[in-house]
Amino acid sequence: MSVHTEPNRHSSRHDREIVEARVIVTCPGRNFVTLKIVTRSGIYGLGDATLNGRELAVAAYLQDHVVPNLIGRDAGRIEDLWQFLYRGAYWRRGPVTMTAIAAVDVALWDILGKMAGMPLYQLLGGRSREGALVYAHANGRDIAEASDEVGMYLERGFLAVRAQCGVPGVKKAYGISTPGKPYEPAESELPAETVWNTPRYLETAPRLFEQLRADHGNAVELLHDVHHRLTPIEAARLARDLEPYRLFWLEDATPAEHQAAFELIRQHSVTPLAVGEVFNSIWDCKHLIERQLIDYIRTTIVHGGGITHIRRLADFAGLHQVRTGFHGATDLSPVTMGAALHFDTWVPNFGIQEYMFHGEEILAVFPHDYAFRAGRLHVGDTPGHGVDIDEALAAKYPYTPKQLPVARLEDGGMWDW
Ligand code: KDG
Ligand code: MG
Repeated sequence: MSVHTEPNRHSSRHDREIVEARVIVTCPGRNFVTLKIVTRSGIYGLGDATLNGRELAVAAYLQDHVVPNLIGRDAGRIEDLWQFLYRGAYWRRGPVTMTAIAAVDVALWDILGKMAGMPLYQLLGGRSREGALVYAHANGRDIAEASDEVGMYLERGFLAVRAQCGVPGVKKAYGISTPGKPYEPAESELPAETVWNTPRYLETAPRLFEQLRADHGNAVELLHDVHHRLTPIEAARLARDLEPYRLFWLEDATPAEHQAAFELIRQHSVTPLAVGEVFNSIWDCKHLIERQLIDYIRTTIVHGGGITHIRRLADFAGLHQVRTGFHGATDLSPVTMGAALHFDTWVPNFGIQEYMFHGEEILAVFPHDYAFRAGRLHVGDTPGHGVDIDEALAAKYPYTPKQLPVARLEDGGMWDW
């Protein structure tokens, strides 16, 4: 990738003054919102501000309420700006606010790295590992197809794979791609309505993992996402039924607004649990972590207030032997992937990183220096987080409204998607 700035080791308050902040919305196959903060020195930083299906809410929050507060401020005062945007809004937390704060925070860390001439992982405290273990997504309309996909990822060098398969009697189960296309849930302008069947799913999921172990042995790490579909007692039953197949984790087994609900799952099973891609703050998982009700925390940089807040969350998790397992679906832009990988390279209590690949058009809009080798993603040594944006190319892809699906039960009642 082209390095767009010369490191400036002697930046002054004058050099660091924020002179411009632009919100860039682009849709190279899917929508992304990016914040670009420019300093008087010409050095700029990028932060991802994408909230799937609610992109323009964050863009407006940034444009109308955050950008006017940035101009003239010192880009080096990362902590103070974080506190200003969090406490100063009066209305704390929530996905829109915390995604907007994250975009500013990541852009400022990017600027700091460029000014110091250092990659982000170095600013955080340096390398703890050579590369970040990642998991890919295998899915299939049935068990056999999902197993073939797992095999394909193993051939490509993956050491960990998430597996989802179709559920008999369920027309569009979570995680299953339209044939010939990579999986992308936000497919239509208004939410697609899907119908869910818990008993059929509870029969199918253990059979999937029984087959995967039979076909691929025990060396591969296997993961599964329930995507909030079960009640706590149903989740406990599934976690128990999956024990023989030794999952790396079972994700979002039940909605976690009520954190104590996970106590029931823990009472019945030793299957490791992951949760938190929809969380925005340490307060969303305080009980889950303190009571050791989970093993992996999935809240990542873009939806959790940026590096400044996620670093606190990860330290708190580390005290309770909970490891990180950052969300990394395609709706998180390469800017988040770059920042997350630097974090993963440093964080002592790293577990795993989700890696759902972006298409070629997206990668062309966001030149980056991370690369996959032998089951792990490796960051480069470009100063900052190592991800840029080609604004001219981004401008060729106008925003296209797309929302996530919803789920109903067979009687028409709303369920969790
Ligand atoms: O925007 C929602 C997606 O990121 C989510 O459905 C993907 O659950 C997901 C995962 O684990 O990647
Ligand atoms: Mg998930």
